[in-house]
Amino acid sequence: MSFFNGQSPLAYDPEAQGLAFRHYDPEEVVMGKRMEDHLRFAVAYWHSFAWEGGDPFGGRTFDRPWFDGGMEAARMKADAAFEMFEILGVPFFCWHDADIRPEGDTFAESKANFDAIIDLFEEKMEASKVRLLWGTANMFSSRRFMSGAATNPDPDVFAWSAATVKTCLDATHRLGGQNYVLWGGREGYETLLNTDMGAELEHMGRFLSMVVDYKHKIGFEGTILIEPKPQEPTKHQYDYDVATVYGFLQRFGLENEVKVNIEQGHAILAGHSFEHELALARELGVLGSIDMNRNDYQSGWDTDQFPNNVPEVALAYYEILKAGGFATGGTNFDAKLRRQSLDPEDLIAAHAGAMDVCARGLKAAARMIEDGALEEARKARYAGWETPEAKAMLTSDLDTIAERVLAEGIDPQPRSGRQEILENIVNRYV
Ligand code: XUL
Ligand code: CO
Repeated sequence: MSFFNGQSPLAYDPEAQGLAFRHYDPEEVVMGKRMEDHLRFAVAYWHSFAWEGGDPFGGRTFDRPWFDGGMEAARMKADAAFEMFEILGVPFFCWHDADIRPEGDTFAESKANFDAIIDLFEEKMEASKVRLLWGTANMFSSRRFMSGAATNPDPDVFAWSAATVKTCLDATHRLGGQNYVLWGGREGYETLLNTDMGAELEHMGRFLSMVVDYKHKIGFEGTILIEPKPQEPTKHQYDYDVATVYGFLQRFGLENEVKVNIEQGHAILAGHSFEHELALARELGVLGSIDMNRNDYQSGWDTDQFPNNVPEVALAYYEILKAGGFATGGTNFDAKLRRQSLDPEDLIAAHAGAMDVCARGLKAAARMIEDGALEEARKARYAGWETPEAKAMLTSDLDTIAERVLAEGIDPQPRSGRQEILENIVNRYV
């Protein structure tokens, strides 16, 4: 049975009228690398196959044959997912445990369901070229996690969470996953009135240290990633943004072990641009992977929409290319359809369009890097730091510098930041 009505794999055809890629040609070489290897696209299992189309005012709008079922339905869902991976030709996918298996009555039952689906994935992955970008545990939907997972005041929830991450990390390892993600949607608080912040941060640090230890114990060679987000669902989340996560990693001595998975919409919620978060992560050496999904700028809510703004996407890939591109990371579409987009075809079109937008962004970013106009201008702005006097200041002290200011009569002359000129340069490429 075909959920996608026998749709054949999409071709790269710039002139096509129907479903096709007009800009994404996986084989096209950009800056010495195939586009597929640059972008490393991944489909998110949860939004595409588990999400039901609800919003705060109404429930399910989608009608998928696998909703409401047990293991048989989970297998049908997997068939549809792998069918879509083939149609799109995506190299990767991502899952949470809760997306792929029905929940059982006990931990053991849920684990048995999960392991059976992982067996099925293993078979399906052998027969297809799709690989696992990352696995993760959903430790935020069940009411069990309403007060957090690793930061829950109840130690039994900490234990349950540790067992859950162990199970998911084992499965990610088994499937050859490139990364393992931790997004702490409920690692934070609603009110300080009932929260021991010191204890919660300590528990979260110990938890993450145990995850890293376990990764080494089983020989998992992928990257452990934290996904920052400032709030939603929790009022205040501890993994607020890249800077906050870095401080946390340093505190627990994990800054060389863990990197970040940066989501565009989360960056915006934190009051940053996507490129700010990417550039900061690059400078700190923790840029891991991205979730390429935007928010609605008017609603102020994490709407998880597919990307459709080429200039924004171009600036993001610019920062990624400057970092030397992805290592184990990739471009995950943590994006869902709008709830009126009911048809299987909508799901294909959403991904194909997003892949085209990313391809255009990547190509624009590569041209900006290759032409070097932006980097030349940036370099020129800091050229003063190339002089021996300027360099010497960085290993000097305040009184020596003060003496030099007086002796040489230093008198700084303001220079234009040339922002509009630089924006005009970007506009030539996007
Ligand atoms: C939630 C979010 C998650 C993570 C994985 O905002 O982004 O889907 O990407 O748990
Ligand atoms: Co995400």
